[in-house]
Amino acid sequence: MIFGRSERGKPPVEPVTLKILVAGGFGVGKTTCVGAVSEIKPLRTEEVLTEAGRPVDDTRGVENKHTTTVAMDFGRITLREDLVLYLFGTPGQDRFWFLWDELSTGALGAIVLADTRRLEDCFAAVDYFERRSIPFVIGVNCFDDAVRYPAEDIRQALDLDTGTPVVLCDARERESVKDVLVAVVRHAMAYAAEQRQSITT
Ligand SMILES: Nc1nc2c(ncn2[C@@H]2O[C@H](COP(=O)(O)OP(=O)(O)O)[C@@H](O)[C@H]2O)c(=O)[nH]1
Ligand SMILES: [Mg+2]
Repeated sequence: MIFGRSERGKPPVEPVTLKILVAGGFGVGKTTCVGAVSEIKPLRTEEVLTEAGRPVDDTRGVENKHTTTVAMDFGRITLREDLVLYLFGTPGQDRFWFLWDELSTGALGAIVLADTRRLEDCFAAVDYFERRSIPFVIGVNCFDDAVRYPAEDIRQALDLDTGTPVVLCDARERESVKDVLVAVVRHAMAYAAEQRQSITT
């Protein structure tokens, strides 16, 4: 026995591990989404919103929110026996942008969560991933009191490439978030295949 592995019989499956980022504006549901799918207790770094942060933290529409993620959310989900995703929720506020470059290193793709009541809050994240050619999907977190728009309208409003998937979801529901994750993995795989194609031809 070396490192607990049996020397006879089937070797254990070494899962492929992929890193996925979860981005989007403040209060859009990033922490909720990582928590909904994670098999491990999500590591959160929440901080009580301070009086000092009030002029810079835009809490309009999220007045009930008293904590904010300062560093990141971290979670894990096994999509298949041989495919494990590590999720990293990016910090929501502009003043934590400097952490993004570190987080995005080696990422397969990203979910940009959007709230149709404050769609402009996700512009920065969309811009960030487009500039760095990191494949992403838009997860429209359908809050109960938000108007439902067709995915195509949201694509137009965000001026997305036709290939960028827009998936409606509920960040509180495990199965719903899983669908978004599957969409990111598929989209990133297709993107990687396309890149290989353009190199060899
Ligand atoms: N109604 C509803 N509330 C949600 C949903 N997702 C998140 N919330 C709530 O919205 C607030 C902000 O979510 P949070 O995950 O902390 O946002 P973050 O700043 O992006 O991490 C929390 O109070 C959540 O419980 C959703 O899909 N529907
Ligand atoms: Mg959060």
